[in-house]
Amino acid sequence: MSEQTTAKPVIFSGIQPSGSITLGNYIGAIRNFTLLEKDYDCLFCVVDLHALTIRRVPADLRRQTLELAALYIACGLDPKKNIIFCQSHVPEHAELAWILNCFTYMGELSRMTQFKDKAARHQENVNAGLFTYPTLMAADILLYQTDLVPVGADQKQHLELSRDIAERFNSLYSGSFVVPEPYIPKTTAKVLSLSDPTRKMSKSEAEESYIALLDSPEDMRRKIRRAVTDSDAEIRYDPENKPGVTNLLNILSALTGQGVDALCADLEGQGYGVLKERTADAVIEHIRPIRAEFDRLIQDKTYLNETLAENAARAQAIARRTLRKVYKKVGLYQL
Ligand code: ATP
Ligand code: LTN
Repeated sequence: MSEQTTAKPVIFSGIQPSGSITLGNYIGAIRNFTLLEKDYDCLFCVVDLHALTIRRVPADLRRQTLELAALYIACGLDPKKNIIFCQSHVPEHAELAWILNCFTYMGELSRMTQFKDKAARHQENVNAGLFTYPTLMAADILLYQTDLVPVGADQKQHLELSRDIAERFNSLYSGSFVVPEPYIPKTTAKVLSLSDPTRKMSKSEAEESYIALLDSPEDMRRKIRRAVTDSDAEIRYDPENKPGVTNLLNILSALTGQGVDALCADLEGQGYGVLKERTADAVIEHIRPIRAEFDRLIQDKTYLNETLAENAARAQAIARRTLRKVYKKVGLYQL
């Protein structure tokens, strides 16, 4: 990415190191990122400050932060072509978030469904960070004059708020921010929970409900064998009535590139056991090289640290420019 002479549109996306990265994160997010690096200037961030909104064991957060950075690279994202970095290594994120907090209304933040959900699930810890999570996300995006933000449907509301904040700020102080658009890649798939296929697969849910990219092949196979399906035995694509079977077909299709119709024709007359074995084989084979690369990278902490430091410096050079402009526009006295 050539920070000085960039002409390509800018993409920013982030994933929280809030657990072990799942097959859902991979199919729905990371894998699509690898298709973007040619046509866009991309920043992929490990949003560790966001992960603090839920109580974490410090050692787990530290480990999962480095693991997520290594996984981005192991999944094929080149840290020379993209900027892969940790949010807390670029303090401008927290600095701009403060400013944006002063331009965001309590009412807007109260309407965020993620806040309402998480506040209900963590009643013992409804902290102010959970409430202002979306302004930090807006800061992440606006600092880099981002054009497009690849997100899943669950993040659309947050992105709408980022746009509203950017427009409000621009109307007071013109030309401050590019107003970002959501970007839903064509291949977006929503991978569902293995134990409750009416919900999305999520890394902060029970372990049996998701496949982690770092699960052993045996664990992957065991979890897929136990995946909830239904009581008739027909392999048919039917999201309404057969969400479990449909989910397995979607996973198999996403990883093999075969359409679901072809898969259904192929598996006609077979039992769910065969579908599950085929899905397990596909997942294990697809993840195997990523896992091997991850295992190699995670041993090489020197390389990872150097890469993260270099990439944070590249990100900071861009972030600093925006923050200086904003400080000046709002009237902070600059030396
Ligand atoms: P958490 O459980 O901590 O809320 P999560 O597993 O839902 O986390 P995020 O860190 O919120 O994951 O999301 C990272 C990216 O992965 C987002 O772009 C999101 O849309 C995508 N993603 C998450 N879960 C899925 C899923 N089940 N299917 C497809 N995409 C997903
Ligand atoms: N809120 C997002 C993670 C996230 C993000 C971002 C995504 C934080 N900052 C900026 C896109 C752009 C999530 O929970 N998936």
